[in-house]
Amino acid sequence: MKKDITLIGVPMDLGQTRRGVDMGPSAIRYAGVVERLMDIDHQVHDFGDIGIARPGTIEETIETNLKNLEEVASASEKLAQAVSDVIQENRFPLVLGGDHSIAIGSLAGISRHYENLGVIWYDAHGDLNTADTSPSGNIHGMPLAASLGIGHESLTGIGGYEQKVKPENIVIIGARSLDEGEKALIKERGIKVYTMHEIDRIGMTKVMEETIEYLSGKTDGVHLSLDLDGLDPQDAPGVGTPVLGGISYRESHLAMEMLAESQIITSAEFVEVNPILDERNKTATVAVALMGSLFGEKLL
Ligand code: EXY
Ligand code: MN
Ligand code: MN
Ligand code: MN
Repeated sequence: MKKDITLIGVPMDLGQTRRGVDMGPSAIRYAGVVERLMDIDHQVHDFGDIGIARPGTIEETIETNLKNLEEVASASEKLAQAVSDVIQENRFPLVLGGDHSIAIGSLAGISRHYENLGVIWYDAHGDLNTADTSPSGNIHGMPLAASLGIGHESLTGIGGYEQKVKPENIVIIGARSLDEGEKALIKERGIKVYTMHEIDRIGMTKVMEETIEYLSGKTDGVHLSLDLDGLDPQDAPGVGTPVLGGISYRESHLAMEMLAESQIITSAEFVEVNPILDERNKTATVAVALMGSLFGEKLL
């Protein structure tokens, strides 16, 4: 089905400490995202990039161990508004990161439009930390917790309301690096997780069949938050926090095709592409290929 897609770039690198991921949107555009989606007959509008304050331009007034909290919070508010406006116009928001802290803003803008938003979190990490459990103070390790309404109020209150997604509407796929506090939260809230163990054991086909079945019954929209570090670093080397033993390009491609067939995805973001750490823009190229599959590209 033809879609009206709006690309929103978010050149954010303040949710973590490795520079370069702010060039992710540029690298993804260079890898041909607009042409790729237009070739499968979608209508594509590029909104351009959200402006990100540089550290030091906002006076820090909050005492916290969270790095760049006020800059991340201010960017999240801007992104939430932009994404919400896109949905209001009946268009599909496709957000290009940027580090994963941007999901706080995406989800704040999206979930306003749904009673029961589902979220697929495709990631090596859980991104379920708070200031108390984080080993790093990096906000890109916290967006899923913040979207559940758990964590610092400057992050949970984006968009003017607390809980963007319910724990029973989340599926994490690809996890293989979870901190102790994250594991405890997953158990306490009953969040569904397919770690690499389940992917190896039952295969990506079954993982996606179960995920689609689990979410389609009870949600009225599903956001795909795809962190490129969910993939194995061999296939996606240009990420700031690579973890060995990840999902292959082929498995990811299949996962995207199955999502396309299911037609459950109503918004998406692709994050953590860092061209400075990459090999000849391979990770952005992989991201664009996966977007092609997600939006219905056919091999024959
Ligand atoms: N769990 C670690 C932390 O909170 O610092 C690493 C988080 C990396 C998050 C990446 C983007 O998914
Ligand atoms: Mn992540
Ligand atoms: Mn990650
Ligand atoms: Mn295929």
